[in-house]
Amino acid sequence: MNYFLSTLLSLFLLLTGTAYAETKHDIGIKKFKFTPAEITIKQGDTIRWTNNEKRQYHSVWFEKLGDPEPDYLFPGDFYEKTFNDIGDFPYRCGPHPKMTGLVHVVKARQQTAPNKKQSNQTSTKTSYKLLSVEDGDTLVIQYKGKPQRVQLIGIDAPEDTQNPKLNLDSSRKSINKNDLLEMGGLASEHLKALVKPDQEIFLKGDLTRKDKYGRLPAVVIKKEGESLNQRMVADGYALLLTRFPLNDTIKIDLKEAQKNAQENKKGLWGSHSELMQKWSQ
Ligand SMILES: [Cu+2]
Repeated sequence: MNYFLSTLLSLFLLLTGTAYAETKHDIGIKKFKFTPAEITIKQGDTIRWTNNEKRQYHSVWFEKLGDPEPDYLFPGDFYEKTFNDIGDFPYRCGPHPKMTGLVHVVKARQQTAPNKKQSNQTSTKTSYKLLSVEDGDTLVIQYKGKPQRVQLIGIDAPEDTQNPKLNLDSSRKSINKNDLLEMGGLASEHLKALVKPDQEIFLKGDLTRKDKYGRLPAVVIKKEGESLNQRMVADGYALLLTRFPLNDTIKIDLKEAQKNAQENKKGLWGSHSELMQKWSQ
């Protein structure tokens, strides 16, 4: 299947894939506890865990599902997971095995009119004007009369400026900051080549929630139907953020795109292959 068709297909699945009324539930993480520690939700519901500690990091690890240990959630970070299967799902914090929680997932009644109750997923009807490309995974758009930063959801491009995320990436992945900056610069250049200021773009995602940096996380789609999130990964300038809560279809597509980019030495996988290996681990 060509790239275009697969993008369109993903969008179609994204729009039609949810047959259940999806509800979001919040679980807080504070004082080394998940609150509530036990929760009952319906099939198809999503839970968001937010780290409300002042300085302690934690993780949300469904170890028994065979998931790999996820990245740590630093204060203000969140993790989301959608539960499509019925059952009991225990989880724990990676660094603190005594911190545990349990999710009961019960059967959802299928809706009679699936489209009546829309989730927060936006349609792609409204277009926005691109103001600038900030870096390899961040854009600034004109949104409700103001400039708004948009984060390409589910992907991560290397930083191209000195900032706390650069320091974090550098120490966690043992990659020299200058190397990361160089890769970040190339990623930004690539995104700048893909979209130009004044171009109209569309957003897909839950536009009611901004991240802790005030950015709007979304899938950004060009007029021709191409998703920039996927394109950046497919071209080898960004990685799939595995811990990020994403529609399964998009996640599978991104995973596939990344595998392809790696195998075919696209973008940074070609120019900085060893560093990309390190960074992707
Ligand atoms: Cu913990």
